[in-house]
Amino acid sequence: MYNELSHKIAEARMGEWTFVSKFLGSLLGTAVGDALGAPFEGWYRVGLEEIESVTERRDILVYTDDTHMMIGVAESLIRCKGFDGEDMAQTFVRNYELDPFRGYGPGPPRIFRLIRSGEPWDKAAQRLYGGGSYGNGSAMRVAPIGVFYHDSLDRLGEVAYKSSQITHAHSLGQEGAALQAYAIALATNLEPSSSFSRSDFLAKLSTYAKEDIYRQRLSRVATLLTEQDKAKIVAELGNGIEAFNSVPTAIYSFLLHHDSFSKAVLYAISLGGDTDTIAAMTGAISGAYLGIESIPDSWKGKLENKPYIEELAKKLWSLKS
Ligand code: R7I
Ligand code: MG
Ligand code: MG
Repeated sequence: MYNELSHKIAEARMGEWTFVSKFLGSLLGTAVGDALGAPFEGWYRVGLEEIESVTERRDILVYTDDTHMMIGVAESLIRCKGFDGEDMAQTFVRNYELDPFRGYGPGPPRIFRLIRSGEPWDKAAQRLYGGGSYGNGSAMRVAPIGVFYHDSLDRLGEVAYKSSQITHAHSLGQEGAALQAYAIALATNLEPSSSFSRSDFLAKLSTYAKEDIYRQRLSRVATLLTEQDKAKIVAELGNGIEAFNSVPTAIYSFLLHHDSFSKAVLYAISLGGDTDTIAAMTGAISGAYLGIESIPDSWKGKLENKPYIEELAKKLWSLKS
């Protein structure tokens, strides 16, 4: 389990600017990963030169539902000074209705209509897929919860599960969101200049995981860190739209390149499949670890809606101090 004392020591060593940088890094990291990965969603594999040339040719890096929903999570946490399920659900519905063309998965719009027609926020999602979705839609948006509750890990788990319940009620969807939030919180709590232990990071996540499929996939991550064959990585960890086929892959991409935001995110996209989402989740963890300075200016500078996402990250941090 996470050690409170080591957190206090890390906190004492890190100045306030570092935490602000990490909040900014995780939220903008989500958006940059999402926007960079979006043109390649559904591809088999993607060459690094292809990603770079497509990115260079774009004037604006436009994000998708992953970031659109992450913005809703942050807005609601800020408005309510913490988690409020009803408010977060209504925020998702409002944001979706204002801007529905963001590439949402099939489930959430159906749930938003149910909530609009009076279904309770914590019941509507159970009506889909015979008991709830295990898509990655609640993990992809979880960065604000990961950074906001970095210092209160029991509450972090509880909130991640409840926030997932709004749209993804299946236990595998909920656990995907909780694991991703936990990875972000661990990354937020680590000083980037100190020596990073992949095995400690993985051991904490493995202890945290309850469902067999996550435990089994996380147990493969350490061995796969020396594997060059991307087909093998995808075969063992997945690159799909399901939470269990993408959250472990994002954790893997971060760990493989824990010292470089750009390498981690480009690697995540290169695996193909659900590229925007796996890159968004990789960017959220990497940005939380390395901070905003680690995201290349050439990417940040072209990101759609950057000032607003920055404002949300700063407001979230100011609620902590
Ligand atoms: O999870 P969700 O919001 O989709 C997110 C994805 C990301 O890649 C975004 O970038 C965007 O492109 O969409 O949407 P859901 O509809 O909840 O789940 C996504 C898919 O997971 C569904 O369309 C199903 O194919 C699959 N799925 C399930 N299949 C069978 N049984 C989710 N839950 C189930 C299930 O219980
Ligand atoms: Mg998307
Ligand atoms: Mg996606």
